[in-house]
Amino acid sequence: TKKKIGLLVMAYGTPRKKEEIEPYYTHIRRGRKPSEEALEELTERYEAIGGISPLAKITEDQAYGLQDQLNKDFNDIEFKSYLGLKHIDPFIEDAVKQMKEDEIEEAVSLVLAPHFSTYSVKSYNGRAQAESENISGPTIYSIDSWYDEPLFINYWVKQVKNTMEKIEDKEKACVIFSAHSLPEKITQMKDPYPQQLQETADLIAAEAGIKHYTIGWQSEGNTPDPWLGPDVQDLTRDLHEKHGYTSMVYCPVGFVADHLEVLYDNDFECKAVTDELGIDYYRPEMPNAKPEFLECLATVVKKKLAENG
Ligand code: FEC
Repeated sequence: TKKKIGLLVMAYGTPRKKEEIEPYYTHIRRGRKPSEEALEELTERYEAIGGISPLAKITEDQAYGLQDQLNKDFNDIEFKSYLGLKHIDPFIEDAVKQMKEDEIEEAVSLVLAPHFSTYSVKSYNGRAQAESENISGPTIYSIDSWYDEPLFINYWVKQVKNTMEKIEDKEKACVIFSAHSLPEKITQMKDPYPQQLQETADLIAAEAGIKHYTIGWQSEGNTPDPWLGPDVQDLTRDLHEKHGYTSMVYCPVGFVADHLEVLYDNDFECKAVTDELGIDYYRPEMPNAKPEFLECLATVVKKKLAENG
């Protein structure tokens, strides 16, 4: 019989229907219910992107597409994906329990976010490991980051090049590579997150031959503490003012799917700024469950397996 390996595919999660917005938001806020006003504001953002986020379906397609890709690549192993979400069911802990029930002894965990941060990837992998210890579950080999995986870089190189072809005055075009902002205090903790985003940007720009580019942060939370900046909207104004760029290309490389933070924060909020400045807005396509991205994820998992014999 074939050896069985679990794939614990972890992602942020999203409400699947309107009634789930409140419990989801409460979970993000670590159990504190949002005010009526805040809830209304979030609901309106979901309405602006069509009522609900396409993220739930995309995450599933990524998880099961990865499983199918690996099963095609290996004859002697059977891979089985388990979806574990951060802020809605099935939670990370549910997935670990299910693996144990299915008698999975070894698993690889992968977060559907390329860059490592104590606030993001570390908390996903920490929850998975803690649950497994609690229930004497499977041994989990956790992937910390994959922002420099050549197939990931290639994906964006191709996207950026395609986009640049549509721009006539390339001298006046600037690419903004962005990720989700995090509280600024991560820099005191020597968190590698900002450096990893910079490296992603440098690698993509070098290969795609991009002259003008920079990194920025987006989607910062609604809390009193300072967040990593510059925010992509402020950055858009500054870059236009200082350099007179007439085309802005937004590459939210810290995310891997079409969801609220891209469809609203980029396509609506950044677009509003470029409209106001009278300049052109471009946002290349997200990886979603495109075959070349599933191949990228499969390669990342294979490398982890090779490390662990
Ligand atoms: O439903 C969707 O389509 C969008 C889902 C979604 C993704 C996502 C990714 C990341 N977040 C990260 C950190 C934070 C921190 C806070 C925070 C708040 C929110 C809220 C919503 C939300 N996030 Fe999120 N995030 C998504 C959705 N996020 C909704 C609450 C309303 C708001 O503040 O806008 C602040 C928490 C607090 O209040 O204390 C911090 C990070 C990522 C990227 C990595 C990952 O995917 O895990 C980091 C997708």
